[in-house]
Amino acid sequence: MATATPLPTPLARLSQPVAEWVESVRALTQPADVYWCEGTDAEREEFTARLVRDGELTRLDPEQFPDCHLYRSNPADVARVEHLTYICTRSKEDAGPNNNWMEPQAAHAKMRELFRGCMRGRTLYVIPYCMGPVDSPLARCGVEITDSTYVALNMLIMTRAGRPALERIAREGTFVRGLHSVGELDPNRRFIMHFPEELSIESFGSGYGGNALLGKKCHALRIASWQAREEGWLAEHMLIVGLQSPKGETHYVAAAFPSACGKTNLAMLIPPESMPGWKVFTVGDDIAWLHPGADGRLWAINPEAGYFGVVPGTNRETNRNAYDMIRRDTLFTNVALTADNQPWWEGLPSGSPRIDWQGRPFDPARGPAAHPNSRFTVSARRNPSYSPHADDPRGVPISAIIFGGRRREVAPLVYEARSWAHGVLVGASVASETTAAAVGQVGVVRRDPMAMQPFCGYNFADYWRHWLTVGGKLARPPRIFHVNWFRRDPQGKFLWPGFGENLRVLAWMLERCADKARAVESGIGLLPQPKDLDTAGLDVSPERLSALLSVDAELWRKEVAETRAYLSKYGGRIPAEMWAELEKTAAALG
Ligand code: SAT
Ligand code: MN
Repeated sequence: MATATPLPTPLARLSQPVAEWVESVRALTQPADVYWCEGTDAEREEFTARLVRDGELTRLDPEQFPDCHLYRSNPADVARVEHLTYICTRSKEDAGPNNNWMEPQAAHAKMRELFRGCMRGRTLYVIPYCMGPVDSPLARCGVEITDSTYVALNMLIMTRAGRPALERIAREGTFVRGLHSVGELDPNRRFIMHFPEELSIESFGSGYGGNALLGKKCHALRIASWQAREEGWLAEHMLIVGLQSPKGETHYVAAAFPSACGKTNLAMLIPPESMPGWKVFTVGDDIAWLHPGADGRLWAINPEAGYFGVVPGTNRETNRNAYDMIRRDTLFTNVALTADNQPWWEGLPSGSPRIDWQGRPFDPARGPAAHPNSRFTVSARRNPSYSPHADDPRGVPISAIIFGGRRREVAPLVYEARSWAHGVLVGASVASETTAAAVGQVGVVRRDPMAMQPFCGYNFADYWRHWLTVGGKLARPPRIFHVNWFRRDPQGKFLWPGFGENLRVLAWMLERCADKARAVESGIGLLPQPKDLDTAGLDVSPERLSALLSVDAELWRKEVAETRAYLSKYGGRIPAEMWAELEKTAAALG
């Protein structure tokens, strides 16, 4: 006798703690209805269709950009708002001088008033998600509640969302609670609050990426960095890339750069023609969770399932993989349009903008056609260089960690730290010119330790101590390097071609990891000499190469003084090993 397939348990009944939390939020926010996300393709299509119907999404030219859409945000809501982002811990010192702090009860009270009745007439979406492969012990789960269909759609692309995540939550019982409402998008009623002690996030008043897609910076960095310290791992603002040499050996490196400094480009790098036989595999382009393994190595997963990348500058020359990837199934935010309804942005060699990112006829007098922080949201599986190990529940073993910033001067093209402890100091000393990824002035140098200044969910001094502790657990720690692709000559011209040519620097690092390449001691660490880099077929004069690899002792003495002053802000919490490494560098510079 045939038996009917049992209907799946309704999502609302899978996990009691999630259901209770959703009910309490429903009572507070008063939505017209509640929708639980299954995470299917059909659901994603339905959300897209709904946004098109409501006039929030514009369908792009279906011939050239099939299944691609344009979303225009509120013009006052185009970037992260670091000045409105808070870490709410019981003790202010736990948040540290690197964070805005608010007392948790006061923050909850403030947010409760903003959330009260804020979803009237809207749908409340419940999005269970897993950061990392759902079957990975290194992954962690969360649930985002939002009243924005655009945010829900982005979350479905950026995370492993839906039923399997909720089933895992039901088994494990713990999850990060993320409550989000766009509110009235009023910059004066906008807060992004984090409660690491409660594993919860409350975000109000913005629909933009890092403010609103709570799985990303809020969970996978700020909350996860706290969770990682308690559990003995690291949550970092790093890409993860696999590099296969012509001999067929693959090594994985993790690299931390501030927002909009080329992480996506490096993660998807195309080897130059003059380096035949190299292959590149992307594991992640923005966030890495790094766990010490039983074998004494550091193992990494990318918690995300999609890319939320900067659009301007993307073209066939700079990042062919990304350029090809975003030609279908892509959600564009704040780009311009051509007369034939194709997306357009600064850096494209052809086409011209007719409508700017705000939907107005393009007028160059009003600034760029695409917003400098315009973004693409796309599934990582669309990436031609997607690594099969991106879904490996064990993650990938990391051979090298790279820190970098955007510096016109001071930092050479590459140098290697003397040891793990020195590497922690090198990471802690990173400074970089600000970009359009956050609201505020662009191009000013600021300290951005480990590229985590906007993302570390606790006191940096405690974070560096944790880095030292994790290093102590590794029998085979990755080597640590610092790079600067952005050094310029006195006329302001970039000295290094960057993009695919960066593989030459990565190849030297891998040789260092295999104890095969040479390096010379300098005050700041170990440097290659020009002849140690493979420059075959590269159009960079020997003088330029020496300039790229030079260390100006005078400038570096100033840099050390600035680092000392910066670290002093953290007072007695700074680990003694870091001061010792700084003094070693100071002494070597004379
Ligand atoms: O914060 S976002 O995720 O929106 C982009 C970034 O700053 O890296
Ligand atoms: Mn980022």
